[in-house]
Amino acid sequence: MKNQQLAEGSFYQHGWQSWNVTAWRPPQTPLRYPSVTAHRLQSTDPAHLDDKFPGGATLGALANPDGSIELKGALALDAWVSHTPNGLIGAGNSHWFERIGPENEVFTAYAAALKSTFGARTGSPGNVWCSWYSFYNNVNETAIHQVLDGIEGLPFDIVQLDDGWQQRNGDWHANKDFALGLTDLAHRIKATGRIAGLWLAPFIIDPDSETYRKYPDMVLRDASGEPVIAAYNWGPNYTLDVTRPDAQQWLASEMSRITDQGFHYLKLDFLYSAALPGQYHVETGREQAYREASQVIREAVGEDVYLLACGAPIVPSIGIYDGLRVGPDVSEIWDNADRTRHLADRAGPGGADAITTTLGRYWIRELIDIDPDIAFFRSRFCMLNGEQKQMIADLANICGFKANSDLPQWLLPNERERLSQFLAHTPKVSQLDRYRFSIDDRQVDFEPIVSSRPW
Ligand code: 9PG
Repeated sequence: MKNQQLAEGSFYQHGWQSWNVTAWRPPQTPLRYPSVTAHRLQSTDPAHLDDKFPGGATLGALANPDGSIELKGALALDAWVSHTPNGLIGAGNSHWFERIGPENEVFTAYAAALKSTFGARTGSPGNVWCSWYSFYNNVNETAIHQVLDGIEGLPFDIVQLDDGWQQRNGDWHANKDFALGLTDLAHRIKATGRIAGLWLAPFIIDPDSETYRKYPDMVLRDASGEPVIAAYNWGPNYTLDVTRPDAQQWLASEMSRITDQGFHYLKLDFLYSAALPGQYHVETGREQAYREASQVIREAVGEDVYLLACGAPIVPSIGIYDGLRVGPDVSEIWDNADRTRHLADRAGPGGADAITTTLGRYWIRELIDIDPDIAFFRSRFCMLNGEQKQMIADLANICGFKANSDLPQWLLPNERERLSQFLAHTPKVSQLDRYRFSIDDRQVDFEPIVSSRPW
């Protein structure tokens, strides 16, 4: 790979969890995190929000003036690499991998070293239909029945129900909009020859949940004994202290209950919450706690269930999960400028940042399936133009992970035809450069998108 477009001294900033910016930071760009609490929480590892220098989780790299890349990466958890005036500085009790050379070579060698340390699980889950971008939280069972009718004849392997089915976070039972229940829904999906998929945020606990009322001691607390706020999307929500034996037991029994209902593809979301700063029952290291909790989940569901990690710390997920969301949500907009530029929050939904961060993590694809989120084919309720939709579909092909969320009844005949082609055909992909790929007989260059993003 050539690096001639590199500015001197740029820093490869590796975001902590799925949604956090991962890209080459141009030299001299000031460090900027959101000032609004709810936006701060999801923009990086909260323990590093007040760092003086740019930094990233587990690894970092520098582009040298001669075009070579210097990579410093941990072969352990709970490590951080900062870009300081004295070069790359690692923090954490770590075993470090250090290498200087061509970009492709150093990242490939580091990936191989990570594989020896953490293992790997890869293999495509198949084509996914996901309910999020058609229904958001307003999903119900009639809507899913309608989807099952509408996708007849389209090669989807998995139908995955997203957020909106649960009573409350922590009370992982079907709400009133799913009167026939989850087992019935899984059964109907399976009757079409597809795998039933379900979203849940297994560590998140709503303060108004029955689970919190019954087991208030299971949640992570701060030094003053107050529950740690782990997400604001549903109002302030808490998280499990996953180092507690009772929390682990509860988690294992919830996970096996879900798979027993017939769901064999699970999108597990907001996973960073198991590694937030707090007073843990056992002080093992936050990422170590997350990894052990992930092992509890894997053991509870068995080896054959496909586990997709989302909002998840990256390296700590390797070897346990099958797939990993490697960028923020794409959504039906290209750039939410209010949020990305004015609030300095690039963890929010938008196609341009999803492309940028996903490509920033392309090097881990031999260790875990990389999920770039959804490709859009509809024009209804979608603000992406044709070129933008094409770029996102190209990204899905490059990643080898194809998912769609369009209500099939919204698609015009030519849109349905394009979706069908996308699902049926696996193009020949090769990487030509950091941001340039050949896809069958076309060349696609993402560089203008990546370099247009704000820092
Ligand atoms: C369900 C969604 C979808 C989606 C996930 C995750 O920062 N934020 O405001 C923010 C909002 C939603 C979000 C991520 C971040 O989406 O990535 O695919 O499952 O949860 O609630």
